[in-house]
Amino acid sequence: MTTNRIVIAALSGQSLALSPIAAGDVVHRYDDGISNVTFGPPSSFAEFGDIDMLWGNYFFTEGEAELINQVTFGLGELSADPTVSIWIFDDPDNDADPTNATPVFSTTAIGEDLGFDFNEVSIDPTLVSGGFFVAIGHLAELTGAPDNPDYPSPGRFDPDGRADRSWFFYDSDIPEDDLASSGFVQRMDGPFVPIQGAFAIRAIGTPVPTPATCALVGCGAVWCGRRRRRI
Ligand SMILES: [Ca+2]
Ligand SMILES: [Ca+2]
Repeated sequence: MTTNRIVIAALSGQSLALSPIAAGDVVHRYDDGISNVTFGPPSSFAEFGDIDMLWGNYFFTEGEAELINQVTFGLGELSADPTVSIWIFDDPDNDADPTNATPVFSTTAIGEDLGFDFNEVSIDPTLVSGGFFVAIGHLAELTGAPDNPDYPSPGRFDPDGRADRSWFFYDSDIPEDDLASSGFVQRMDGPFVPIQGAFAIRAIGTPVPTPATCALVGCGAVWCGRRRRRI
């Protein structure tokens, strides 16, 4: 599914002009376009104050590697500051568990709850291989009176999507360099998840050879040129 709405104003030099999906590009997704459930931290977390959230989907590249060039995502209710962060992690052991994955790209943008429509961000082509994790971060600011604490529910997901590829994290400050050390980590089919599902987060990538393949077939210059753009 595509949308012609451009609703993200990126804050760090990312292009507002979205490229159409090119022939051969891969659209990674688990949602079916109807992501009608949102969630945020439980009010029982109020004693910790504002809570950083990070939620995302774990995908596998088609072939050895891909250059990810666009991320799209649905959102629910946001905090007074609607800034979201967009993260791509590459997982070194490709085991469908992102807690040891390495951040390889991040940027920030202004997010919006568009219902079933998607916020869209074009990014610098970012190389990933095998398993990778695409995540959205947001500060859930505590609202409501002290005796009636509440948080916004920025995470949007599809209860019909597979739940074993979606993960979320809570902490006072998400440790992106070491997700395993987050204060709270759950897969969306975990015991603390009342409604399972798949996050409305998609990634679009272009399959490319890996450096190992390039060493054999002589495309290393192409790969190295692309790689430099993500650093
Ligand atoms: Ca990987
Ligand atoms: Ca892993």
